Amino acid sequence: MRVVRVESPRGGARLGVVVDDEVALLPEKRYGSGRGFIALVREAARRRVSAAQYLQQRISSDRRVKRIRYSELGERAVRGFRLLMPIVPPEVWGAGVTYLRSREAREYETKAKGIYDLVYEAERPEIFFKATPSRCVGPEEVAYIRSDTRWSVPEPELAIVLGPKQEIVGYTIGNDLSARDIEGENPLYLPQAKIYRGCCVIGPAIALPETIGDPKNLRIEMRVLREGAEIFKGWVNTSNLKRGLDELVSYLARDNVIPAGTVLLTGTGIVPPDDFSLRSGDIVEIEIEKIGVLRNRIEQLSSRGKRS
Ligand code: DO4
Ligand code: MG
Repeated sequence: MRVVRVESPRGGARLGVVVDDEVALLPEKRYGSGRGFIALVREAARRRVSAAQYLQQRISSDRRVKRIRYSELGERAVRGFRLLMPIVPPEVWGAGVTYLRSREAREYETKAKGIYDLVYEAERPEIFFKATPSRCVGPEEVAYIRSDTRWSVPEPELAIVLGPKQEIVGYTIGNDLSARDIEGENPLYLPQAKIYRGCCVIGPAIALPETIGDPKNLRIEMRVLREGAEIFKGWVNTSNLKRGLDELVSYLARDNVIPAGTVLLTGTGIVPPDDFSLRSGDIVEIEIEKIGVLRNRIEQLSSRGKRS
């Protein structure tokens, strides 16, 4: 079972439950808000059932539930329905250098040799602040690269949604857009390489833990299209992730204040060749099995923080 948030033609958003190609839209406005998924998780806990059980009951017993087709959303949006970020996370954090491929790429790009080798092997993982709601975009929206970069890449990552007790309540897809030239120049520039307007994409759906099964056995695939042609395609399986997901969450939550709905990106294992950089007009598609396809057009910001 997957959960999406959908804007309806008459305005207003609804939470939808996706089963096969059907989306059952819940009538409650509160579940359609940016944190509606968390309201639903809390309601399920109050009733002492899982979110999946609560949703199943809701969609099978309420006659006000409206049904649309999932294939009519996203890229093929018709009839005015539009996919939104499934949750508007109060905070997004990222884990870094969790795959061997990321370690190699970071060591290649950096002038501070050795630090990424160290963090890959260290007991404490790299965890960094990534985004606030105003810096996040959803499915089919424009995502950005900085104005002052010549080497930027998408980072396709399995993303964890955390509940009120920092428990894992769902999984989605994140794109941790990053400027490799800025990050490589000096590790202290990491916040500038990572955090800017439109730097983080979340969506298209939240898959519930029961649906995901083993989160360390999911295929992640990324495609980049330029002028209609595929210019990059790569894939990885989350079994290559060096860290446990609970391990990452426990380091994030330790001595910290983590609001419910926070999203943690678990790191990238797909890095395009070193001569590759995103350009305005590129389309990035990230697919994670059991979650869906996250698709965005890329634009480069102008130096005033607006798109060029
Ligand atoms: O310090 C670099 C961050 C690396 C990263 O974001 C990743 O491995 O996904
Ligand atoms: Mg990353």
